[in-house]
Amino acid sequence: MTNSNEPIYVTKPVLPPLEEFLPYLQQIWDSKILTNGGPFHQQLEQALCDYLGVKHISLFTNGTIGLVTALQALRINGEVITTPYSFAATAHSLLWNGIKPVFVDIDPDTLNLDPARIEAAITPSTTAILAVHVYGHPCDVDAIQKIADNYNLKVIYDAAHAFGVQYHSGSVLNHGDLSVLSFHATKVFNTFEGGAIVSPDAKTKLRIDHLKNFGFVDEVTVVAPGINGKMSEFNAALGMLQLKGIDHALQQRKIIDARYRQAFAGVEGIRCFSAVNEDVANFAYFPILVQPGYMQSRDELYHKLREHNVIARRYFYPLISDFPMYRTLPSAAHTNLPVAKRVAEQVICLPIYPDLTFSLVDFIVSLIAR
Ligand code: T4K
Repeated sequence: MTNSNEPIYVTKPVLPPLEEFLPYLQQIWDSKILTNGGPFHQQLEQALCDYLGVKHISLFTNGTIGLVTALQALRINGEVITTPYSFAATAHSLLWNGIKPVFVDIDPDTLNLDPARIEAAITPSTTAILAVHVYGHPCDVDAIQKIADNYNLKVIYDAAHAFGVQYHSGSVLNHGDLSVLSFHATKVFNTFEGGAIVSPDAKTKLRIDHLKNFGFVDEVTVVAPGINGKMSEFNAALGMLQLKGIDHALQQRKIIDARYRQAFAGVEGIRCFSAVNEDVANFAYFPILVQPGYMQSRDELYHKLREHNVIARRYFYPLISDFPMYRTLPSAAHTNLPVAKRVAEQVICLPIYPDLTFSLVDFIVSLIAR
């Protein structure tokens, strides 16, 4: 067993052949329309609605501004129930809106917000639930919606990982009041930087479109203190081209996921997570938990992988609730979040991307499954 010659990162962005992008760039150069809802922006919104099976999409400059804007669009304030087990952007979007995050523990099987623990965290100040489909695995959307209906709460899904994921024979993005996608370089579908909000109705989309354009309705009317969240024509044009390769990319991910899963089947102390339904998952990440019974600690394995040029990542360690701006909140106490704490100390996300070769997968497996 030797080192890989090149670092093997947790992900590698899919890019189309450059020459296929040049005609798109030529159109932008010819039209001189670079941003502010140009033709590629409009095309990509429609193409994504069709591909994802959703009604209304507003493109954004990135997923984080999408989250901040989604909270504004629904006029969320006070306290919001959320998960500590996510990327920083999830809770940061609350702070950017002056909202207090209330952390609730995760389900040990899905690693998503545990619906059974939500009710106990609701107070008269609670206005919404901000849940995350972590690694693209759907939340228990029915249970969350039931609680939201009972307590008159809004539900926003951080669907940064959930591009193309289906649930209950439709897009998972159709659940809750709004869903927010990320098209960052590291995501299943990338536009370099980018994101989107999925809305259920045209009125909400219109409000979101105003909010991402400084609040402008027309040249002289500003209805809200909006932000600049617009996706540029460059990113939107790239998105149109990326969509052509997405089915192939998802298929490749599925094959790699299966190879890892099979290889780890008998390895004591290594836990994998299965998609709820393989046909409608996106295999965005390949998390393993390094549990008691494994021959090394999680961090020993993580460093060993690095020594062999395998740059796996500990998503999501540390927990958001352990960051300095959150850790003094009562809900950030470790006694309140035992499952999330344990999982954050056990998780490693292994490299997975469409052109990861079987020989590299087998090399990574050989480092872990020995
Ligand atoms: N909500 C959730 C649940 C999220 O996971 C995220 C983002 C968001 C919201 C916010 O969405 P955006 O505002 O980003 O649209 C990365 C990403 O930067 C971040 O988008 C992502 N989640 C998070 C899970 O991962 P880092 O700090 O780990 O990225 P970085 O630069 O270390 O990249 C990881 C590896 O990917 C590198 O080792 C190599 C490879 N890579 C990365 C980039 C940027 C490339 O090969 N090319 C690249 O251009 O956060």
